[in-house]
Amino acid sequence: MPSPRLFDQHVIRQTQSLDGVWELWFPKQGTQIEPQKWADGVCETLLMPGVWEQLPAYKTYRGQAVARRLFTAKKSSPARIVFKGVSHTCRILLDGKEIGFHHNAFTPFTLDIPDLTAGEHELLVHISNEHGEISALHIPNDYYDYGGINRPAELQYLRNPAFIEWVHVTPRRVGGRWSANLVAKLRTLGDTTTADLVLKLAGEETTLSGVSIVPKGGTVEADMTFPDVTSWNPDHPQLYFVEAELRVGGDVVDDWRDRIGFRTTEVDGEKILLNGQPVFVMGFNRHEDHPDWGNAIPYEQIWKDIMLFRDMGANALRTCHYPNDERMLDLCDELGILVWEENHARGLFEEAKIKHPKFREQCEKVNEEMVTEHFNRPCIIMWGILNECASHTEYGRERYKEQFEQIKALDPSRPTTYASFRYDDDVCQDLPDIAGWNRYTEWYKRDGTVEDDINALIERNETRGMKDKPLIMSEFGGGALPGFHDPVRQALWSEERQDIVLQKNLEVYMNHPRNSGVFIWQFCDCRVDEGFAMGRPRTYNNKGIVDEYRRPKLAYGTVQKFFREKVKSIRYGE
Ligand code: ADA
Repeated sequence: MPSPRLFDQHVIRQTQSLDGVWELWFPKQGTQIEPQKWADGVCETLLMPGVWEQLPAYKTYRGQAVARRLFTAKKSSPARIVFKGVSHTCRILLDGKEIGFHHNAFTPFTLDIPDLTAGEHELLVHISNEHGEISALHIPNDYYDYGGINRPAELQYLRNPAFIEWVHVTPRRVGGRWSANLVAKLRTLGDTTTADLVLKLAGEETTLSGVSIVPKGGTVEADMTFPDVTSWNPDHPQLYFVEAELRVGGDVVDDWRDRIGFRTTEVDGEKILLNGQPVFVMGFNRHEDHPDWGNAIPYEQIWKDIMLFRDMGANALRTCHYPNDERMLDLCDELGILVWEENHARGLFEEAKIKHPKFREQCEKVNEEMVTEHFNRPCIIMWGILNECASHTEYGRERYKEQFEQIKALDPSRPTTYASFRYDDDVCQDLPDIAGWNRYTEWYKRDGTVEDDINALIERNETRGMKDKPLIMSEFGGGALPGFHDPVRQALWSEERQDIVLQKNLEVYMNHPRNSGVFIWQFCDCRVDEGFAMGRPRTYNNKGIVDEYRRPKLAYGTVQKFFREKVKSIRYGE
C-alpha cells in the first residue's frame, strides 16, 4: 500500500496502512447521513485514497457519506491514526465513539488513541463535501471539491505514551559554515514523564537528557554545526535524514525521521536568493486533479506530472491553491523542484467572502498545519496565502496582515508572498516579502502589449509597497480546448491561440529585468464547479499546457523552448 511519504518516517514506531478498500455508505434519499446510522444507507465500496466521484453514480454528488472499515490492531498499546487528507470535512469515530474532527481537504491531521486494545475495531469517517456555512474555503470554485479520503492514512503503535510529534530543522550558514537549529515537539498520551532525546543529522549527534514530557506537549531545542555537508539546490538536491530517538531508561521507546536540505532562501531587494544567489523560478500552477482520481492522485501520477515538468524544463511548482500531498513535496525535494506552497483560498474576491464566520479560524488552522507539517521541505522556498482574496479593502488587509504574522511566527526562515489581481487598488503590497501577480494579458485583456502592461503594473504598484521587493508573475496564460485547431484564424480556445498567448507572455516575462519568476496557468486542465461552466467549456478550466489526461497541447513545445533556453543561464547558489 502507498506510504504517506516517500521514505519511512519511523523504524521503531510500528505503522499499519489504513489504505485499501473501504465501505462507503450514502443516504438512501437526499444528502445527509448520520455516522452511527450508516447501516440505513446504500453501500458502495471504494479504494482509498479515493473520492466518490470515481463512482459513476456519484460523479456529481455533493453531500455526506460514511466511510467505514474494520481493522485488526496487532497489539494493545497507545496509538495514533494519521490522515494525510480527507476531502473536505470529517468526523472520525472509533468503535462508535467520536475521537476527532477535521476541516479542510489539504492538510494532514492525527487522532490520539491512548489505549488501543489488540483485536478488531471499526473506523467510521463521516465525510462532507458540501458547500455553505460549513466552510469559508471549500466553496463553488474554478476547481472541483471532491468527497473522500483523498490522501493516505495509517495507524501508528506507540511503544510508550510519550512520543515525538515532530522535529523542525532550520539550516543556517555563517561564513560558509553550515549549522542548524533543531526544535523537537514532544508529547505524552499518559502522565507527565521524563526521557532523553537523541538528535542525529549528517553524522552529528546530540543528546538532550532528562527532558520533561507533558500531555499538552512542549518543545526542546538544540543547535548543531555541520563542518562537512553539501548544500541543497536544484542542480544537486542533496538530502540528509534528521533522526530523533526518545529513550526511557536507556531503551529507545520512539523514533521520528524526516529529510532536510542545507539551503537558505531569502530576499535581497528585488532578488530572491537561494543559498545567497539570485534565482529565477519558472514552472506551473498545478491543481491536484485527474479524471480518474479526482484529487486523490496516486503517487505514480504525481511522479508522471513532475516528469512532464522536468521535460518542459521547469524548475518550480506553485501549489495552487492549497497545501499539496506530501509525496509531491518529497519528490520536489528529491528532484530539486522549487515550490511556492500556499494555503487554501481562491476566489474570495469580495469582503463578504472573507467575512464568512469561519474564515479566520479555518485559515489559521490550515496555515498552522501547512507550516508545521511541511516545515522541513527544502523545496519550499516561500509560503503563499490567500490567492486573489480581498486585498483591496482595509478589512482584507487586516486578514492578510494577521496571516503573514502567523506564518512568520511559525517559520521566520522563509519569505512570504501572495498572488493578487488587484492591479489598481491593492492595499497589501507592503505586507509580503515577494509580490505575486496574476495577469492574463492576451487572454482576458486583449488590448495593449504584454510589455506595456507589466511596466504599467510595476509603475503603479512600486508606489504602493512593491518597491525594492522581488516580483513573480504567478499566473498568466490562455485556454485551449484539447484538439481544437484553427491555424488560420487562431480563434480563442484553439491550441494555436493558446500557443500565441504563451509566446507573447513568455517573451516578456522571461526576460524582464524586474521579474524573478513565472508560473504558467496552468499545468493541466482541471474540472471545475458547474457554476463556472459558462466560461469553462466542458466544465473544465482549459488553460492547461496538457489536458486533464496529461496529453500535450501545441503550447507544450513553446513552453519547453523558453524554459530550456532560460535554464542555460541559471547558476544556482551552492
Ligand atoms: C485566477 C485564479 C485561478 C484561475 C484563473 C483563471 O487567476 O487564481 O485559480 O481561476 O484565474 O483560469 O481564470
